[in-house]
Formats: sequence, C-alpha cells, structure tokens
Amino acid sequence: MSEKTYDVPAEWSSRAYVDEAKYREIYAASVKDPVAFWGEHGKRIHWFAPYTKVKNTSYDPHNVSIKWYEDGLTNVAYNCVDRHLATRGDQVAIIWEGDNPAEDKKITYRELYEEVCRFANVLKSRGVKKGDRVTLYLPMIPEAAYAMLACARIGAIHSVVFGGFSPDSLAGRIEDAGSTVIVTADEGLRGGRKVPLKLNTDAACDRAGGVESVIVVRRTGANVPMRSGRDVYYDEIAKNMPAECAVAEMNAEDPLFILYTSGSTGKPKGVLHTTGGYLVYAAMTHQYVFDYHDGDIYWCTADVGWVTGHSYIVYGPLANGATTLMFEGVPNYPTISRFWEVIDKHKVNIFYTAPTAIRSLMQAGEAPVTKTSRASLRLLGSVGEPINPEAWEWYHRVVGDHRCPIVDTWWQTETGGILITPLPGAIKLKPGSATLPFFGVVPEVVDANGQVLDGVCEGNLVLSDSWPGQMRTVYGDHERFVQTYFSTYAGKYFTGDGCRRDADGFYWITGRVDDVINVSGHRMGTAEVESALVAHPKVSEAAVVGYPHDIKGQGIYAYVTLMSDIEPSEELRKELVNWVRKEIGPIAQPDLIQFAPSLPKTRSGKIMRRILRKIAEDEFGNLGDTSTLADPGVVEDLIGNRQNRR
Ligand code: 6R9
Repeated sequence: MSEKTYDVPAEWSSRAYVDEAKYREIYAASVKDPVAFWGEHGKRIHWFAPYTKVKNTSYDPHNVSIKWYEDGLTNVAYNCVDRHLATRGDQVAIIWEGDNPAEDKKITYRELYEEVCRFANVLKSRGVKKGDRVTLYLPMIPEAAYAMLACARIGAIHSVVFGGFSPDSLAGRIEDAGSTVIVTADEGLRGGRKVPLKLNTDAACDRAGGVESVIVVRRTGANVPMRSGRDVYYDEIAKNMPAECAVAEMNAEDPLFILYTSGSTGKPKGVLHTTGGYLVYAAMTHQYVFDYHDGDIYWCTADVGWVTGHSYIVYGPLANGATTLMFEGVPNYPTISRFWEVIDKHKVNIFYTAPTAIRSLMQAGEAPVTKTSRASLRLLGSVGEPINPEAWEWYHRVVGDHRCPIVDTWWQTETGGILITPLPGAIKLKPGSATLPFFGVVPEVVDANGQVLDGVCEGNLVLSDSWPGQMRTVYGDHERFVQTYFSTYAGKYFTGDGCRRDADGFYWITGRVDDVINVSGHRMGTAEVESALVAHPKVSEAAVVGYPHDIKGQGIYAYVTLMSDIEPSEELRKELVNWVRKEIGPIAQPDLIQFAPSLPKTRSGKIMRRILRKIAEDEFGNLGDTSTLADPGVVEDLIGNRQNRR
C-alpha cells in the first residue's frame, strides 16, 4: 500500500464549499443529530407539501424499515427540470457526444422540459400509469435520460437494463419487475459497432411474456421487425404529443426506480430506490464531492445502465441545474485519445471515470494524453472498484497534470450515492484510499464475529446508521433484503466489502469478501456465471472465481467439469465462452476456463472455493487448511493443469 499523501492544493481550499475544518465540523454535527442535519438539507429540493418527519429507520433484523421525509410530497422530474426553467431555461442541461465524433448535441433545460413532457405523454398513451414498471433497454442517447425523467414525471418506476445484457438477462429483469412496457432503440452504436437492441428485445419478450408495448427509439435507422399492435416507433407517436405534461405529486417514499444488481447468491436483485431521500442524497453528494459550481461542465463516463449513470449522469447533476455530458461511445474509438479529445472539445472541468478505463489507457503510454490540452480540467474522480496506486498516480500526473485532485468515491448500487470519498478542498489524498465518510455516513469495521474494531484495523465494512439515499428493499422480496444486508451483523448494514482503516482514520476498501467479483467495474455474481455454464448440455459442474487482472481489476476464472462422455478441447472452450456471452452478456464471459475432472469438495460435498481462488491467483504454495477435503488428490491435478494468466 502506498502511504504517499497529497495535500489539498492552495487554490482548492479557497474555492471549495468546505475546507478541512468545516468538513470535520459539519460531519460531527451530521452524525450527532441526523434529524436536524437531514431536516435542513432536505430543503435543497422543492416539496409540494413539506415533510414534518425526517427520519424513521430501523436496522433491527426483525423489522428492517427505512423511511426518510415520509410525509413530504415532491417529484423528481420537477426538481431536475421544471424548477430550473425560470433561472436557467437557456442553459445547456445535457451535452450529448455521439460515438462518432462528428455527432453531438446540446439540450437546454427548456428543451429538456419539452422532451421529457413529450416522452411522458407517449408513455401515457401506451397505458403507463403511476406505479407501473417500465423497462428501459437503451443506448447512451438523450432519450435514455428523457425516458427516465418521463417515468419520474408521471410516477412510473423505471428499470434500466444495461444494453450489453443478453435477451435472457433482459427477460429475467422484465419478468421480475412485471413490466408490460419496454422502451428500446432499433440499434445501439458503440465503438463503431452496432448493438441489436430491438432484436434482443424481441427475443426477451418471447421468453418473458406479458409485454404489451415496445416503444422503439430510432438511433441508426436500421430496418428492424416491428410487431403490429405491440411495437411503435417513438418519433411517430411523439410528433403528435403536446410538449406539456402535468407532474404527479409523489410521496417521498414512492418508488423511483428498480436497478438489478448481482449478489453472492441467486438471480440479480431488484434494488429499489425511492423518491425524496434518494434525490436529496444524489444532489447533495454531486455538489460537494465534485465541488460543482454553476457553469461547470461535468462528465461522468458511466452508462445509464449502472447506478453511477442514474445518480451522477442524470439525477444528481440535473437536480443541481448542472451541465452534464453524456457519451455514447468508448474510450478508444476512433482513437485512443478520445476521452481527452472530448474533454478539450467541450471544455470539461470535472471528469469521473472507472479505474479499468484508466488502466487500459495507461497501456498506450502518455503521448495520446499529452498531445491534448486538458487545460479545462479541474477535478478527477474514480468509481467502481479499488484504484491501484500506480493507476492513481498516472491519472493524477498524466491526465491531471499534477493539478487536479482525485476523488476516489466508494459506494454501491444499494447506497444510491457516494458514501466514502475525499471532498476535494478539504481532505488530503492518499492514492488508493477512499479516505473519509460523507456527511451523515457512519462506517464501522468489524471482525468475522461482528466485533466492532477500533483505530487502525482491518475487517469488513458495515454502516451502523441509515442515510437518505439508501435502498429501501429488494423489489418483491423484502426478506431477501433483510437476509442479504442485515443478518450477517445484526443491527448493521453489511456492505460485502473488506476494508482497512489507517492511523489517520482513512478507509481503504480492499474489495469484495463475498462471492461477487468486480470485472472492469461491473459486478458479477460467481453463482450467475456458474449457472450459465451448467446450463450447457456438455457441462456437469462449474465453479467460478475471480483472479487479479491487470486491466479489468478482476478476471473470471471458471473450473468446468464435463459430462463423462465429453472430451475437453479448444473448440469447446470457445463454445463455452460464447455460451456465457449469449446467456448473460459479454461482461460475464470467462477469461480462463480450466477443464477439471473433479472439483475440490468437503466431505459434505461443498465446493471449496477458497482453494480454487488460491489456484486461480497462482498462490498454490499457500492453500491453507486442506484437511477437510474429501479427495486431496484433486488439488494436485488442478494445480498441474491451471490456466496461465497471460
Ligand atoms: C458505484 C458502484 C459496488 C462495489 C462495491 C465495491 C466496488 C465501488 C469503489 C469500490 C473500491 C471504490 N467499489 N467503488 N471499491 N473503491 N471507489 O460501483 O456500484 O456496481 O453496485 O458496485 O464496487 O466492491 O461494493 P456497484
């Protein structure tokens, strides 16, 4: 671990909202009296009817219940759009940068208002009502933001599914949410390649059933099959719709969206976020963590299919009246300098991306970066996985010209917004550390028995009290919510992450301690990949673990036992990789597959993943206790035939 520190640059302590003394003072007050603190900060959004109750939360495993501002009435789209019309109607809300550098668009708040209203009217004309779940399977085009805000405007609950997911994954999410209306595009466009979104949607609808309406946004103009009665082109109905639409008054605790995420067991969970607390938290963190001031151009490179896109491309920035950049493409198309070219083109001040992108761009050396100016940049951010100190230093030195602080923001789909992060004008930086908690956030480090550790320590990260952006339940399965997050350490929210705290009280997230792996910043449950593999007719058993990967952070290592009459081969290896791509999506494809005649098991038949992890990590000198193995010979074979990590 690097313990190098970077002090807050002088110009930052004067321009930022808070300096260190102020941070410590506000933080102390926020945890001492959360009701007073959040009662005050809840006012940053507009309420049609003010709340009188601020916080009503219980982590008691017999009664987990999380409510914030529970008697207030508001609307997220009103706050992100209408509220700004009087003061910033002509200000750019969204800068859209296409996959092709020749394509871009600027959308003002007034235009955003009209587009969102029109989209809301289209949804209504297809029968969408308050409380209905609408699945959005869209590329990174402005319509994705319009559709999210249109749902929010009329009180429908959106479920955005990342465009890289397969028809099967999409079908599972449609079914779980009970969506009857899907919004998609003819095709997506990424890195010059087309993504067959409409065809995938058709295949998903065949599997899921119950879909009554598919609204198709034209992106590439491809000739896609349209099923009469079910499918409509967005532009064809939108052109007849008024650019006005009343907002629904929503209770603070009415659902805003469902977003599916992987856990250590079973199918992806529908993480449910609600209206008031989520918006307050997303907006407040966006302002303070990125030190956002009026006029700044802010760019988060995430996809709206992930929580980062929800909170920090759409809701947080727009609630703050910011200018948010939305990028359709990828970092290395058409050139390896694309990110930096976009920064120069749109004079981006704040840039927020993932460590995996930094690591892959690092490989191309400094020249593709240094040939661009990046003079507009003031602040850099990182999210999605631990950032290794080498990547941090490169980001700081080469991209940020030593000038820009880096906010390493730790959070999760479940947390709705950033929980542990430096504030750029307040907290010194240590490469690889997410540093200190945001206001109102109470992290604790516990040992395996749930004992809370003091001072310098290492263990598992829990949160001992609620914050407004926290998820409220697993959609349709509150018991699973309680089991997953509140039963490991009774009375505390368990994050699933390991963590170290140093002598300055800084937090260092060490990665997942459960069976979730983090591949290029994307969460993947090993159980999901395993169940895709065993669904193949030639596979009898599979065990999947993560291993350190230079660019992706973690790679996917699959141990596969074949049916007794099947011989291993290179072709079969390829077939299985493609099979997983097709079953889940490209982000889940195994990097390495080892054919194993059998897997190490305990006498009671449990697969010993600890051993498989060590072998995949090339740490087989250190396998730990193997005395409970049913057949110790299995391990020798696995070591002898392990797959080389490049
Ligand atoms: C926002 C997002 C959550 C998991 C989380 C942790 C890892 C995210 C991190 C980080 C170290 C950071 N993670 N940010 N680890 N440092 N700054 O990524 O949500 O997709 O739900 O992933 O990602 O392991 O538990 P999500």
